[in-house]
Amino acid sequence: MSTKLINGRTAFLKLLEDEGVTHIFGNPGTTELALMEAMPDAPSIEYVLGLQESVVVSMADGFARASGKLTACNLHCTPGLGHAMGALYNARFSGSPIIVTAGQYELGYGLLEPMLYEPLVPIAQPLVKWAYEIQRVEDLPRVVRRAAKVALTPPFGPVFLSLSGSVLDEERDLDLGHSTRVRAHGTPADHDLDDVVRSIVQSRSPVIIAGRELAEQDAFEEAQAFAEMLGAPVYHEPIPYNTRYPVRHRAFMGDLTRNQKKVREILGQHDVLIALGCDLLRMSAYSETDPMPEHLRVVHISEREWELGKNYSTEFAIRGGVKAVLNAILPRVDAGLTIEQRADAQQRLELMSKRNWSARKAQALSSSSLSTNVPIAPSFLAQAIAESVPKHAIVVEEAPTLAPLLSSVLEVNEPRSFFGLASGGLGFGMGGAVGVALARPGSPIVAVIGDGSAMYAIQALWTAAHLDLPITYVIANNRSYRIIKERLVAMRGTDRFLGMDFTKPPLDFVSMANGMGVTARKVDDPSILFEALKQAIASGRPCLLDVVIDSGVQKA
Ligand SMILES: Cc1ncc(C[n+]2csc(CCOP(=O)(O)OP(=O)(O)O)c2C)c(N)n1
Ligand SMILES: [Mg+2]
Repeated sequence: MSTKLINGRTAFLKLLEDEGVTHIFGNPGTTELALMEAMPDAPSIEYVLGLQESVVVSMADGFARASGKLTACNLHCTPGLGHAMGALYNARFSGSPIIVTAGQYELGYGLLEPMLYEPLVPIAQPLVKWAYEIQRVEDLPRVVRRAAKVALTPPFGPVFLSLSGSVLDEERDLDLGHSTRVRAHGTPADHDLDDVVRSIVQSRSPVIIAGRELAEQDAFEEAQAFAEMLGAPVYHEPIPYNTRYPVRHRAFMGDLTRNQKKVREILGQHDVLIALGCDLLRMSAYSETDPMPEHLRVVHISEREWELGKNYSTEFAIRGGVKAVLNAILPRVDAGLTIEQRADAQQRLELMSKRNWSARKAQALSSSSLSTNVPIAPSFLAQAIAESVPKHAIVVEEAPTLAPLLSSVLEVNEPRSFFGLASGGLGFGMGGAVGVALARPGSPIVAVIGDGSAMYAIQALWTAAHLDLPITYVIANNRSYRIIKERLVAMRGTDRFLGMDFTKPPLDFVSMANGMGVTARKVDDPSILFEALKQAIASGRPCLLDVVIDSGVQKA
C-alpha cells in the first residue's frame, strides 16, 4: 500500500482517470467550484460544457452508449439534478455506465437550508444502481472504485455520488487503490445447456427476438448462424435501444411493434420463442390483449436477471452473456438436429426471403410515388435519409412518427451504428448525438429528430457548434406532436386537438440553430432534399436541416 498527500478534488479526478474516464460532461455552479478548480490539472479528461443539465446527462448517455465506456458527468446540486432526471431515466434504460455527480454544500451546512440545498441522494436514488454522499475524504478511493465497479458490472447502468465541497477540499494521505471489474459473461453449466438445446431442437417453428445485448456484446455473427441453423425468423425487440440485429440478414423480418395485438399474431404462429439479449416484451400504451400467446414456450438468454421470467413464465431462463451462451449452444444444436429438421429449416429460410425486411424494403421503394409531394411526405424523408447516410455513419433517432418509416428502409447492420429512444422520455437525441460524436471521432452522425422532440434539448446545438462536431440534425418538422394526435384519435375517439400544435408562432429552427452557431437550412422542396442531406453530411461540420413534412394525421 502506498499513500500520498493529496486533496479530495485532485484525488477524485485521478481516480476517474485511472478508471478510464476520458470525458466529464458538466454544467457548473458554486457547489462545483472545487472540481472546476482542479479540472485544468487533469488534462487527460476533457470537460464538455452543456447548457442545461438534462443535455449534460443526455450527452454523457450518448457517449456511454456509443463507446461502451465508463463516462462521468457533473451537475449543479438540487435544481441541476432535478433538470437531469428525465435524461437519467433514459440513461437507466439504455444501461449507460455513467458516474453522475452533483456538487453539494460543505457537510453540515445544509442544516441552515441555504439556497439550492436539498439532500441529493434520495432524489437520484430511484433511477440509479447506487447512490451515496461521500462523508470523509478518506472514503473517496473506496467510493469511486465502487461506483465504477457497480456502473460497469452487467447489466451496466448509472450511479450517483453527491460531492460535498468540504470533502473535496480536505487533504489526506490516501492510497488510491486500483479498479475492479466483474466478469459476468460466463456460460451456464453443461447440463443446463443440454436441457435448453433439447428444448430448442424439438421445435417445429421457432422464432427469435433479437435484443440490444447482441450489439453490446458483438454477437451478430453468432445470432445469424443460430437463426440460419434453426430456420427461425428474427424480429427486433420493440424498443429501439440500438442496432439489435443486422437488417440485411435473410432471416430478419423487421421490428416487433408495440401493438400488443400485432405482436400476438406474429408470435402465435410459432411454438418456441428464443429471446436473445432482449426485454420480454416491453410495450407502451395499455391494451387488453396480451402480446404473449399462452401456448408459446419461452427460452430467454440475457445478462439481466431481472428481465428473466419477469412478466411471462419461461421454460428456460439463462442468465449469462448472450455471445458466450450462443457459442456454447451452437455446436450442440448443430449436433442435435436431424437431417429432416435441417431440410425444414432451409425451406423456412427460403420462404422467408420473399417477405423478409429486404424484400419489403424493395417493394416499398418500387411502389413509392411520393417524391414530388409538397409538403414532403414523411416516407419520402425516411427514404432520402436512408439513401444519404454513408456506410460508416451513426444514426441517432428520436422522431416518433417517422421512426417506423425509417426503420423499414434504413440499413443498420453494424453494432453501435444506431441509437434510439430507450425509455420513451423525449430529450435524448439532441444531446445524445453530441456524446456519440465525441465517442466515435471520424464517423459522421445523423440525428433524426422530431420538431417536438428537438425542443426538449435544443441547447445541445451550442455544444455541437462549440466543439465543431460532424453532426447533421435532420428535424422532421410537422409542426405538431403528431403521435399524440394519432393516439387521441385511436384511443379516445376524438380529433379535437388541443395543446398539440406549434404553428402560432411557428418554430423557426433555422434561426435557433444559427443563434447557437450551427449552419442551418430549411428544406420544403422535395427536389432538393437529397442534395441538402448529402451536402450537410459531407460538410463534416454541425448542420441542421429543418425539413418541412406533411402534418396529416393518420386516422385509421
Ligand atoms: C419528456 C417527455 N415529455 C412528453 C412526452 C410525451 N410525448 C411522446 S411523443 C410526443 C410528441 C413528439 O413530437 P415530435 O417529436 O414532433 O414527433 P411527431 O409525433 O410529430 O412525429 C410527446 C409530447 C414524452 N414521451 N417525454
Ligand atoms: Mg412533430
